[in-house]
Amino acid sequence: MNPNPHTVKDELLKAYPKKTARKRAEQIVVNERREDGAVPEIKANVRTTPGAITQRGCTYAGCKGVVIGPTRDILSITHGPIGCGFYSWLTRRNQTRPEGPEDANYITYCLSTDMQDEQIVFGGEKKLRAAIEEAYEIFHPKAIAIFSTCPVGLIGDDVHAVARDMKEKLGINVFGFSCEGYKGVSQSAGHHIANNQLFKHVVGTNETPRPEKFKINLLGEYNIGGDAFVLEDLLERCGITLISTFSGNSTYDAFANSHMADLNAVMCHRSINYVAEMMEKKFGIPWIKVNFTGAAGTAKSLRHVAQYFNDAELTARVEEVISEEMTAVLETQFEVRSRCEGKTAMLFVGGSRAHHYQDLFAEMGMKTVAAGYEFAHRDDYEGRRVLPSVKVDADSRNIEQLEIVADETRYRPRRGPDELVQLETSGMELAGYQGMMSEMEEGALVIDDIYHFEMERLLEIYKPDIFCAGIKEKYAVQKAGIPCKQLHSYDYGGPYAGFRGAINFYKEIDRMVNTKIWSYVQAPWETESELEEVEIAS
Ligand code: CFM
Repeated sequence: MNPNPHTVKDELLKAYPKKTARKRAEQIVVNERREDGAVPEIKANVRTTPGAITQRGCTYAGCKGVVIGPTRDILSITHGPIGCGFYSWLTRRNQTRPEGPEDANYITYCLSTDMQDEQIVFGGEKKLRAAIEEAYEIFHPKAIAIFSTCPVGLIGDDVHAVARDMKEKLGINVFGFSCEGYKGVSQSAGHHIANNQLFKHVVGTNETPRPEKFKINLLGEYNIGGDAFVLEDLLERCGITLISTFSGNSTYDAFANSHMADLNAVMCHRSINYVAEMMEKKFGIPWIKVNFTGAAGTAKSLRHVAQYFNDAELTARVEEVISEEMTAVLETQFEVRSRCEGKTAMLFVGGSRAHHYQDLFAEMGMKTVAAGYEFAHRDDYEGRRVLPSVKVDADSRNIEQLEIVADETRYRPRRGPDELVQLETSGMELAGYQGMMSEMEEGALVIDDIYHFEMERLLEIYKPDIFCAGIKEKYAVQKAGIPCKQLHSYDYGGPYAGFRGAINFYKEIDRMVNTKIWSYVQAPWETESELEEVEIAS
């Protein structure tokens, strides 16, 4: 089915009161690609209309759950009533692999101060101190992180003062996050807060020199379903040293030592671009946007890393690895295309996967008819070129913007100005991201922070062959007779990163869109012929 996207947009808007419709009109955009590469403006990173069912999470979720949570040897304590501390649990499928039996791994533990009425009335700092001491006695971790839930900010507990005291007392690194759930319009604020504190308290605190030749950090890769394991293996085979990943399969020491890298490769721009920028300013490490989702993107990203290091041996090794991997990739692509070509997909998740996963669908011959992010910003849609024109509203101003200057002794430009120009003229964009819309088809619908009602209407109107979202949407979508692939958790599947991951994804989607089960969604007694039969029989 090929509906007119402008009519669909009107259809969605007409259900809303005037004021809401006006606001949503700016967040629901029909994609166009103009000659100069510009795309239409979209409103993003603004508050959800009260009463609407959003996909979004809170600031605490973005800070504890997303950015810091995957690090196995930072002991995380949630400060707050237990009911607010859902993300104290390992709720995300971020995996980790300790190197030996002695290596610490706390990510399966769930630590909270369990605030009671007494602390809400008289303050919770005392209980927080006691919790930190107790946790220290049990685990003796290298570092402890404290995460604030909403009530902490409301009653005014100073988690940073407690962290400072405890750092001194225990002699380990202790740092706090003012990531109260209400701090921003979504989990995106939590990413920023996590980036800031990691940068202030951890990055650059371990000066162990690294002798390797090609050293990078991978930023914005969270090892969902084992993605990071695939990428670690791939980089190693290419001869590229991965100092640190922010934060899939990560450790405290690797973060502390990450300023020894010569390049930051950014996967998820939304959640971690702040660290990339701050590391460039303070230490002189350039960053590039990479995408290890999809075989073509993976090959391109590896080539860019090789190009950056400009070494014939590395380039040859990268090419060798790519050709080794591509044989199996192309075989599977060819096979699934015969069954998937022309089918349609919709992707509504987070802040980067709704973009990245379009590449995998395209490699299968499938078309993305609508997509959007839960909480990304305009630059993730329209590209970083719009950054100077992004309005800073009161909600964004609420989040600390660190002023970073070059480190007096440790700033070291990794490439000279001429080399940088040369890299850019040879087609490599430094510190750039083109966003989702420039890669989407003309006429595709782009919807920011999709509301549940809109999702249901899209399913009815387009009847896509697959809808990608999360657990909150999954069963509503499937009750509409359309398979839903969870792109947050991968359901129980994965890894989907790199070449091996691409093959897994092709097979999984092929299975999901071609299974006959969806033709049985309508109960037999609901069809007319069945009704007739029943009537005759009675
Ligand atoms: Fe980045 Fe992520 Fe995502 Fe994200 Fe997330 Fe996630 Fe996501 Mo769920 S960091 S923005 S806050 S790629 S948890 S691993 S899947 S919403 S698209």
